[in-house]
Amino acid sequence: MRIDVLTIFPEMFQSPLSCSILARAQKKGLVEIFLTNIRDFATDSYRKVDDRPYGGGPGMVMMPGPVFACYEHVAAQSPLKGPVILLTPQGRRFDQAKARELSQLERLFLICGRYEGFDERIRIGLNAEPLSIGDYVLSGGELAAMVIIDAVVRLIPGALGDQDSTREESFSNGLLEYPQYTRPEVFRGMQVPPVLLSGDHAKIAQWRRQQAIERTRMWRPDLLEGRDDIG
Ligand code: 6GU
Repeated sequence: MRIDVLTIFPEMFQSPLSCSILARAQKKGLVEIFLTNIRDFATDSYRKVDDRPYGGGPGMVMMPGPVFACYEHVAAQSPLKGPVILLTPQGRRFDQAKARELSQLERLFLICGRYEGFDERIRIGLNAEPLSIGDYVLSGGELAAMVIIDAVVRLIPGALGDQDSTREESFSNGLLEYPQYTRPEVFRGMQVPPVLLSGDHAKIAQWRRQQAIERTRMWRPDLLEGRDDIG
């Protein structure tokens, strides 16, 4: 898979992309990630990429010219084809199902916005899909792009080592995960639940399921709405 990130802050990506699973997936050749600076495609001597909104209002808007020029330059670097995603809070919410869908692609373009948003002709002209990572406002799309890259790349077959497993249960069964414990058996007076030390695998599975349901009810009751398999 090839991921192209278009951003005015490519340096923000350096350390997340050079650690852990993302670093290993690149070393193994499972994904190539290219960072391109939109500002290099500005046409004036100030390297301007944003301007005031027509109709008035606060803030600045990403100009279409530099974004189109950057996209066209990057797209031509490889014959691989893929969808264009705009990182903006004005979009559908990214989730695990979307991560699975994106992980099947041969190529993906992520365009990071700053300021008040993108000139609408960027979405229309590039047939781009706006995606948000949640209902809060970030200063720009870069952190959201990193979240999406992480969630997508770890789903590419071979990206996870044996030690990592696919900790996807929380969202593949639609429940939060059960609590986990490791050594020691007693830590600062807090005991590991005895059932986990019992060796009775059926009882452990039953306890974990019940814990998962309880926690979901406590912290994410929205995940249980409309489910008739949970009492
Ligand atoms: Cl994709 N961008 C920005 N600026 N803020 C966000 C977001 C994206 N997703 C949630 N908040």
